[in-house]
Amino acid sequence: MKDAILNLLKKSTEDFISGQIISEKLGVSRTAIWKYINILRKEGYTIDSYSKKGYKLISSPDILTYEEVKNIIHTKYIGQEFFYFDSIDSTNTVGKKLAEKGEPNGTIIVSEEQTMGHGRLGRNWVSPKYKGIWLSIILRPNVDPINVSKITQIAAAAMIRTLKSLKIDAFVKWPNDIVMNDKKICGILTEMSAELNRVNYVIVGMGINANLDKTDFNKDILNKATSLKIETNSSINRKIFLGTLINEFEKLYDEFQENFTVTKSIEICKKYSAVIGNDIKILHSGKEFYAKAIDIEENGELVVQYKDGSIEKLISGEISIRGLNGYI
Ligand code: BT5
Repeated sequence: MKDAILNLLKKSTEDFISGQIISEKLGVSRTAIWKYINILRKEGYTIDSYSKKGYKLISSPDILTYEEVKNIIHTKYIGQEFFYFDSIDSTNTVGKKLAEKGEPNGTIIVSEEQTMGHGRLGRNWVSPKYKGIWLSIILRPNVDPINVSKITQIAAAAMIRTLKSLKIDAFVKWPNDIVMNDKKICGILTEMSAELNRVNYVIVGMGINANLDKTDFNKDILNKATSLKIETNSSINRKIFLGTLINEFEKLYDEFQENFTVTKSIEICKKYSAVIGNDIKILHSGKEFYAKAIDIEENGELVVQYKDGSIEKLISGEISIRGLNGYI
């Protein structure tokens, strides 16, 4: 009912809408309407009310509820189920629980804050309240587990397209970072539950540092982490970013869902690669190797060439790469 009232208010932002009309349209008493209006106000909506005129929505809060992004989303299956939280441990962790309970392909989990957001290998992911976009998508691809790492490239390409739509230039640091000016603005974490040759479900988590300030990062990561707000000197509209990202993700995921290929996504990841052509340091299982990044394969593997001329194809998994003089 609360959402239905909000819908009516949103449809009539020019004029007041009377309690009588809301009551007739939704079949609720005027006392109940008053109660829901007050709940909406507590959530941050500014609503004017006068006994003779009724109600008028003045402004909406900067929150990422389905109600606030649904007008931007025009997808077939991604985001049709949408779980919103004010604060949870991690959208990936909650995503796994929901997937176990049977939530469908395309279900989205968004939280304003994560108290235990994580990256790969259990690393911490800084996720302060209302400042970033912390989301996960439940996917149920009918593929062999070997194909799942391709989904990270789909997410990276969808991020690049979303950033492009906002006229922001960013690059993909294979396999799971989006970077700007040599620092990380987004991280992707793809996790799965699978059997030998069957995937039960995949959770693709995306963390976007939209409006974080320098003070949000502790000094250990300040030299390699940044936000869109810091880099562009202006606040990002998180609702538009989230809605666009969901749309772009579905467009690119369609190809994978249909024939398990990611041609379009790889094309984008290559075009906006922060590593191809660079000398890099490969970090794997506590060891360091030096090579030159030369290409990204159709299946998402990074092709590197060692000093002795030998070529290797790296699967994302637990590998990290660094530039020779820093993070990129
Ligand atoms: C990642 O891991 O980059 C994947 C991050 C995925 C986060 C999303 S948020 C929604 C969903 N729910 C989750 O719990 N996770 C996903 P990795 O490549 O392992 O990088 C982690 C490293 O990045 C950390 O060890 C820090 O050095 C650094 N880091 C931590 N928080 C950061 C932030 N907000 N921005 C940039 N770098 C950060």
